[in-house]
Amino acid sequence: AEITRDLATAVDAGEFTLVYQPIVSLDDLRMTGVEALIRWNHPTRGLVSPAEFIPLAERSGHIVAIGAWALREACRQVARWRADFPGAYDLTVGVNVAGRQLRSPGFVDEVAAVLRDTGLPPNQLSIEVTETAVLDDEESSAALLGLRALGLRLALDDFGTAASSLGLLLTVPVTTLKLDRSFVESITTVGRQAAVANAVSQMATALDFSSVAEGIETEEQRELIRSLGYEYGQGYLFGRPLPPSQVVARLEALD
Ligand code: G
Ligand code: G
Ligand code: MN
Ligand code: NA
Repeated sequence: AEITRDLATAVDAGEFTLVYQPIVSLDDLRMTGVEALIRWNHPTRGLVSPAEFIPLAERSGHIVAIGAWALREACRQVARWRADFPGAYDLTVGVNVAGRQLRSPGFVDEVAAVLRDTGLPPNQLSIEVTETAVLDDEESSAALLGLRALGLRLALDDFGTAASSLGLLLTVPVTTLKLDRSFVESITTVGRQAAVANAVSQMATALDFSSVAEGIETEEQRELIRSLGYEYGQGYLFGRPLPPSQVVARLEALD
């Protein structure tokens, strides 16, 4: 439709921006990373949510160019923050990558070029893929292995929601599990959410993966999630997705 057509020119027209949501260590609440999230300022529709346009971009193939822009911009920004703020020396940045983008020819080379051009150390970039984006095909496997060979982190996003099998954890070279926020939303000590969150955390520990819990909004959720062994947290309690100017205030407070 019309909106899909508009995606074709949006990168060059400068209509996309990135916001950054803090990721904190649950031990000391220090901000150790950010997740880059794209926003589209459409010339007539105004702000269009990624939940709306990312699926269209995937279907039409525009995601390859849009995702390449987001990756480069996020790495450029975090490399800059790293240079400008002593406390941001080891800040990591999570960048969401769609399945179609992951499988597109030259993706790993593009990531390598971005790291080279921006000077961001590879272990400070975390590529976030969902379970459904990682198909059991040669293109996906080759790309994921290529990314890990570059020294990046690889996070399974929205973990626990897709109809995928745990076998993925044996075949995909993951470094990080991001527990989907649906498990955190209504978590109580006695509920099923806590049981699943606990099992995921145990699995992450046993497999030597980092663990991040998403969607933490209250102190109670933070306490409970921390008691289950999660290392990192993300959610409105620690910060909303913020424009760069507001991230700077947080970076200044780091030491
Ligand atoms: O920021 P928000 O909660 O509105 O994001 C909605 C969805 O869009 C999330 O699932 C998020 O992962 C996805 N998303 C945000 N930015 C990007 C991006 O740069 N690339 C891809 N592929 N997905 C993104
Ligand atoms: O799918 P992904 O994990 O990339 O999506 C991140 C999305 O989750 C962003 O759109 C962000 O706005 C949203 N989000 C982040 N923290 C919270 C939270 O604490 N509560 C809710 N409801 N949404 C959140
Ligand atoms: Mn994500
Ligand atoms: Na998620």
